[in-house]
Amino acid sequence: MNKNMSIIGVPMDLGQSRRGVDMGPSAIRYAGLLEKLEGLDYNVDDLGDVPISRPDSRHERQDGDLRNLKQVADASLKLAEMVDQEVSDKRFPLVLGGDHSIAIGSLAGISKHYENLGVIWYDAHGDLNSAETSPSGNIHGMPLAVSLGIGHERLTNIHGYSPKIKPENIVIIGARSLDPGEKKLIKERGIQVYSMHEVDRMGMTNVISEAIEYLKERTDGVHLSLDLDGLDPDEAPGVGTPVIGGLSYRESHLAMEILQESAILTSAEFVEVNPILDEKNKTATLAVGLIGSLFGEKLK
Ligand code: 6HN
Ligand code: MN
Ligand code: MN
Ligand code: MN
Repeated sequence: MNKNMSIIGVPMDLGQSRRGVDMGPSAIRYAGLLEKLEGLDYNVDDLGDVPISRPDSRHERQDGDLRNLKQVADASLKLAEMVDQEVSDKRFPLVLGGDHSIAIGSLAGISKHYENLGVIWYDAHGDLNSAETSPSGNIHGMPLAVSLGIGHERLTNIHGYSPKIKPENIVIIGARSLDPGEKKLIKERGIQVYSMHEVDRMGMTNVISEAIEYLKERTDGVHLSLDLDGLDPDEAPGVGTPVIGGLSYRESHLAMEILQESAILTSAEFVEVNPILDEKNKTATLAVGLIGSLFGEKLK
């Protein structure tokens, strides 16, 4: 894996309705991220945080309206430009959230550099909604759809092109809360989903190995977008939309370790850490542990 890494924080909470997830990047840094990566011999450049503009007042949803659309779009473009620069400079971008709407900007910046960018979406949710299908109006439930070119043009066209990814280059792992419109899209577009059912039946070793083989054949780069709510709320209590019955601590470390061995990843992001909802920074500490496994920390 690329030993030159750039960290970019995105203190964004405007893609959803619970305060505190904007403090995620600080909590992850505080939990020892830099020390962990430097201990694994990475040359780490922490670029700090993307500036986020504040809305005048908390924006309430109106008919078909997306909450904080302008602010999310502005931040996404800034993030896209930063990530784009790091990929151009041959550095591995590691993006810290912030709510999952930040994936719109990450993918916009990264995908320019690949013909067929693969995406592993590790999440309890599909994040495949649009204004028409969303139960909440929250943009953090939409980034994967936006990246497929589905949704508000201000979001789909970020960084001047659309779509960012192809449906056949996506693998979702850990899903257990999909809205009706998301299920329909998954069927129509043939998106690969390993829901909790498949994880239970096949085991994580088979799930992640199959996902890696599938992506290896068809992609020229792979982005990992890991939403901490993919894990069980017992392991990751500090998230805004917890869903019972999630991936375990060991399953998740195993997935990271096998991804490390495969060396297919070209970028990654860890999102939805909310220290206000957390228990003694447990979720941020978990994120740093998973990042350690992803980047080569061994048990022996
Ligand atoms: N996340 N499907 C729900 C919605 O409002 O669209 C929940 C989305 C959660 C998004 O956790 O990144
Ligand atoms: Mn460029
Ligand atoms: Mn998500
Ligand atoms: Mn989620």
